[in-house]
Amino acid sequence: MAKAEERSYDPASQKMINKAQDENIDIVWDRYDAMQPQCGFGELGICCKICNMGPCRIDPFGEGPQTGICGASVDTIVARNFVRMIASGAAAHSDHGRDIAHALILAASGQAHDYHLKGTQKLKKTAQVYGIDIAGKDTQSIGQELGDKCLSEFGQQHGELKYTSLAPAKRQAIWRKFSMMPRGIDREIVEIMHRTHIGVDNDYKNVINHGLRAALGDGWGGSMIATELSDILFGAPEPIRATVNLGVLKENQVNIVVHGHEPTLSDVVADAAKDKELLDLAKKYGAEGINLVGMCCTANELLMRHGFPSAGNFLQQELAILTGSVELMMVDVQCIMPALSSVANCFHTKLVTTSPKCKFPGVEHIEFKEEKAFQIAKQIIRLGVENYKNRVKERVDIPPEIKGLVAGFTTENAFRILGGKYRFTLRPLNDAIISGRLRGAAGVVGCNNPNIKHDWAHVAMVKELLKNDVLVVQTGCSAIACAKEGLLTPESALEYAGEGLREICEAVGIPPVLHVGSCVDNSRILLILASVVAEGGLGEDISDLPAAGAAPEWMSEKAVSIGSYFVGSGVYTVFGTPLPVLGSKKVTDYLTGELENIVGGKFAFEQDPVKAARMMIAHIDKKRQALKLAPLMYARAPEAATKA
Ligand code: SF4
Ligand code: MSK
Repeated sequence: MAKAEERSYDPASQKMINKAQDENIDIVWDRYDAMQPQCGFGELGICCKICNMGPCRIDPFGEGPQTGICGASVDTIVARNFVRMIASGAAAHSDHGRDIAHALILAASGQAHDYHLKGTQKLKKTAQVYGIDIAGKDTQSIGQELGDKCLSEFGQQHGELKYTSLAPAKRQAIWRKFSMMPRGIDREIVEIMHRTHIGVDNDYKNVINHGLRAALGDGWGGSMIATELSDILFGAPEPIRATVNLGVLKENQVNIVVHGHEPTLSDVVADAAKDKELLDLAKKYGAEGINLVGMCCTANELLMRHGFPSAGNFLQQELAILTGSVELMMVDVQCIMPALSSVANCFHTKLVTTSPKCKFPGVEHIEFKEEKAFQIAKQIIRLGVENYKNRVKERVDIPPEIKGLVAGFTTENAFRILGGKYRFTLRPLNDAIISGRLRGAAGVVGCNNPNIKHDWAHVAMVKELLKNDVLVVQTGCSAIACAKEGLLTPESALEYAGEGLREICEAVGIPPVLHVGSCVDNSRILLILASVVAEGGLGEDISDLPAAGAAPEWMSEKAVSIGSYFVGSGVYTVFGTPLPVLGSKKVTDYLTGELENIVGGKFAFEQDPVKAARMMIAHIDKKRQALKLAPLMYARAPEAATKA
């Protein structure tokens, strides 16, 4: 059995992994080990069960069948499987966006009294993007009109998604030229399913190009709507200090963990946890208070807007329960392991599902409704408070690890922070890159995966980038991983940043790693890139920028959609473990090579995070050269920079 130190880089997680072993409780790493060896056909993407003539599988050694029963080539099969991952990822993100648009409409029309449109500035800005005449209209009616317009983009059949108009003109022209401009969010996802049905599209390039179109409909559509409308509904984040890791759980308080993705319920739960009646009840049961903490991307939503602590990232969801200190874990959608119910059964922890889209057999379901949000939030917290009496004190084991961080960065506040109160601009950022003080920027995002040591790849990659004067922007579980290492504090620049990056962090007072939110908030990175282009001096398109992206520990289909919309937006994007496409040389070559000639971005696969960081740095340097930028002020060639 692998040692805890081999499974996770994080000491708090190691302690809980050991506890699971001691108590004979199966957790994700045990299930991963039991699954070995994993299916090679699946890994290569060469099995197909799209129709009932199959399942079919291609013999990777060239001795057995080389086509499916219908005659589909390995390239078709691999491409179809790949874009179906995009369809699912884009659907998940975009459905999240749809729910937020729906919540905005309910709030603006007075049907959901517990929500108020807090981000009025962004409301006006977004109304402009959607061509809404705001003259003489109040906040509520603008919000309602905007919500309706956004919602209509899901089923839109023709035209272009409004947010794509914020991409550089050159980028929009590329999308139009190659039929990649998303017409409607749902439409492109449905079309993936149609094209990949038996006997439809079997030109792998055509299949993949449409996959990118659907992914762009996610990044510049569904996800962007989720992010921007959340800012309108719940308020735009501002830099905020918080804490992270299992040590945020409290020994003498009722611990409530909110886990999943959507902020609609968790935002109200944040208020309900301060309710006097519930606090009094907690005291009655002998607890000193109610401690609300987040997990995964719900954590990021609460962290960004309220500074609530994050108990950890994807691979820590079972570990939080293993502390024996969690009274209640409420979940909404996405990245919630089905195993949670069996781990919760080993402790007093109550698991509560809240979304009609995500139920667990035998688990209490309290359905969330925007119209009664606060009431439902209180009902759920009350269950947690009442469960405090069932806590077995002898089984409580909270690791002491806890770190401070600064989160809450957005496209908008980046302008203000960098430009100052009187100069709302990204100019200092562009100038720093142009002058060579800063080498470039990188987005490091994505999940955890037991196929690589938990958190290690995120941390190792980000440290390598910082050392080489690359400013890092993060979201999702990746941000939490680096926060646990202390990289999301301004002070960390002194220890980890190269000289140029350190000077900038010191001058502006920002961390060298900027946390911009949850998975859907990767759309913030798209808008930051578009804004940097618009600021001038660094080319005419996102693909001209000295920038790169990575998902070193990815696991979800959402990560595939995110990677694809970054590539489709012109970004060189490195995945840790490869996409399941290696079974087709042509598809692999297309995604990691030829695609660059079309969209300016491409995928690369590299499991060694330091090597991957150096590939990103080599790409950044290549772009600097193409732009004829000044030599780096504090030139440091990453040892044996790998060719991008
Ligand atoms: Fe086999 Fe073709 Fe059916 Fe896929 S679509 S299962 S390759 S026959
Ligand atoms: S939660 S998609 S494990 S980042 Fe957004 Fe984390 Fe990946 Fe889920």
